[in-house]
Amino acid sequence: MTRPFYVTTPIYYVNDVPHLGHAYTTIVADALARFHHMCGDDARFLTGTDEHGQKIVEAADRRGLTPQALCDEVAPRFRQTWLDLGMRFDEAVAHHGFARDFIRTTEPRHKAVVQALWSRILDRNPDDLFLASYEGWYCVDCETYYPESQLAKDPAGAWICPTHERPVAWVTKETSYFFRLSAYGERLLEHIERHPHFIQPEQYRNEVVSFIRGGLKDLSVSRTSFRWGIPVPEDPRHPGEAARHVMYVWFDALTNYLSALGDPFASPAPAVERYWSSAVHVIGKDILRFHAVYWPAFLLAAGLPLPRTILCHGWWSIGGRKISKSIPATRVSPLALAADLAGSSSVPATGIDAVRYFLLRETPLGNDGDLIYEGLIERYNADLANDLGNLINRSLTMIVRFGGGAAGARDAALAATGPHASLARVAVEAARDARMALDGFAPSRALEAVWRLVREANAYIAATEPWTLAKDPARKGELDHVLHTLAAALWWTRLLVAPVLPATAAALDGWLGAGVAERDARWPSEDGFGLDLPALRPTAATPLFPRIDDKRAAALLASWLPPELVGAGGPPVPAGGASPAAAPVAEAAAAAAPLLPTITYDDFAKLDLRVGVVVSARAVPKAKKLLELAVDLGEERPRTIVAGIAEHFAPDALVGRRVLVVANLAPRPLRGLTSEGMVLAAGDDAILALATVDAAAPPGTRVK
Ligand code: ME8
Repeated sequence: MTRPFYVTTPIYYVNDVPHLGHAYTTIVADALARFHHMCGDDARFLTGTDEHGQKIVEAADRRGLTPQALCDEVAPRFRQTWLDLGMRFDEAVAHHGFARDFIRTTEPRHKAVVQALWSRILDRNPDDLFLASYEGWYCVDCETYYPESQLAKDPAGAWICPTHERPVAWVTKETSYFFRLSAYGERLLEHIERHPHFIQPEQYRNEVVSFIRGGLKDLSVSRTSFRWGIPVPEDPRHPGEAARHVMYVWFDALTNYLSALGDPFASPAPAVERYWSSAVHVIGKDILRFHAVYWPAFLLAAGLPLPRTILCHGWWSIGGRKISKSIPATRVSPLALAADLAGSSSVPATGIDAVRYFLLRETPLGNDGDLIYEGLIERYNADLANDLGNLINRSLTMIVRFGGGAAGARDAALAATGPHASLARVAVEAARDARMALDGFAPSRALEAVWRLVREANAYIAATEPWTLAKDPARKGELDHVLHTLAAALWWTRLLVAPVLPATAAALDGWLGAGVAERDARWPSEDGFGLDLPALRPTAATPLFPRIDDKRAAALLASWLPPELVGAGGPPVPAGGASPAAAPVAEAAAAAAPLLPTITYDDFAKLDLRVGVVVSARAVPKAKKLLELAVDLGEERPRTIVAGIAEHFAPDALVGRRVLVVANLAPRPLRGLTSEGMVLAAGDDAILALATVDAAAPPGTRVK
């Protein structure tokens, strides 16, 4: 019986369109599923969309849509993106050889299981779900309450969410159902202790352990302030009460991992029994607590087994700036980036492979990654165009030219000598190391190992010089062996790159004439190098990863506007408002913030707005967001103004700039300084542009 391997991605909120960050998680999960399938495991892949909750209600309101209409519009875009990235759903088994599912939390199959889970928790221990009231700071982006100890303050003194860096809202006392999370700390710690693979990599395990040791608070798990959620089942203890509540979106969302397998309480529950305990949840570090604390606690309360592993990765940023809805240049579309990279490739889908390769190779899983466009082009040229592309081209050209359409013939005696033996040794090590790395969730190490084979095979061509052998009929046997060994190296390369570079593997299949369907390709067995070649009918390759020369690199870099140029003195925005950050930027889901209540002119007149000129600017020690500005307002001495703009502007770029200042704001102590006013800027959590005047009005000029 094959081993099950069930891998999941987070289900993504439909208030955003898919960007490179979402693509990263999904590609990691996809590569793991492909790898396990190739190893003969019974793989299963799940992704989907998270469609309930306050955040979706607000996003729908902003667009003037019903929540359902918003979900129906955005969910297919996620599905289509994964399809465009090579992940089929409907015909998955026929194509990939293993099942892939896409779940939406508005589907009846999901809702029924969420309600069953709730009821089971209540049945097992009524104390675990109880009514109480709560008030506190809420971040709608996280869909979670925060104690003040976990919040930060912005320069204006407002509490902000540590993950989204946006103001949190005070939710006044509301009665809701609570889950008795506080009762599960010890059992969670025990599970983590006994299962070292439960939270990976190690750094995240430690983070969760200290969070639990800090004491768990009971968790509010229902809402009465809106209706867009799964109804709480009738509660015999409080007749009529449950009807007022919908479930907290995280209770609902986390359950997708089970509901996609069917009802865990049904008997029999074949898919649950088969796959559940092999589950690996791939997630970003922003949602670690929900997966490593809340979710296992709900499962324990329901008497269900826990998933095998929570695999947590870091955050991708672009040019040092976090991918954020409000900085359009960071919201790179994986598909547009792939199309740009593919350029004139004979196989456009290899642009997607290039993106997959970069994301998985560049940063060890678990660490944060920064996409620097110059680095992307460098890696593309070195690893894909040069190492891999050349190997494929040169080998196939020589096999076709010197082998007359056949893939040579192995000479067992020769195979044990010199460069032939060392290539075989490196190949075997590459297959073994890559397998171990992928088994241990380290795709970047796996790719490093595979590239040792690719480079060794290139060195083999240089060492054996097939073109010299071809000139000497007496060395025909040696030539045949070299061609056979090159075919063997290509075949293994095709197999070892397949989890990460599926389009490349498919192209190689075609050129080698291997006739092996994707679903049938298996990870090589380590003693098989040179012995496991299927019948081949090689043909010459066409360019797969065309080199990006300096001219094209310059054009790409210009179109991929680096985020540091957006706003702060960057190129002007062309008339019509289109951002100069063209491809590969996803269209922004531009959502204007709702207007504040109307004020009178007298209210406005209380503001004393002045033109100021920045005289000096410097970073505030130990406050990565803050700059200390000296701003000339035409007074005796410049004002000190502490502004939360350090992540958007280099201090030097500000000196000499005209800014607008709220000059009569009460002075505020901040980080040992006193801020004597506020600089105006346009933007949301991420400030894109400082407000200014369009002529050289002298410092101190009143703005009305
Ligand atoms: O949190 N770098 O959905 P979400 C790396 N619906 N990964 C990133 C990223 C970045 N810059 N940006 C996003 C939710 N991600 C919930 C999940 S699961 C039961 C419910 C990835 O749409 C990363 O995996 O906000 C992160 O955890 C996820 O997208 C958040 O997606």
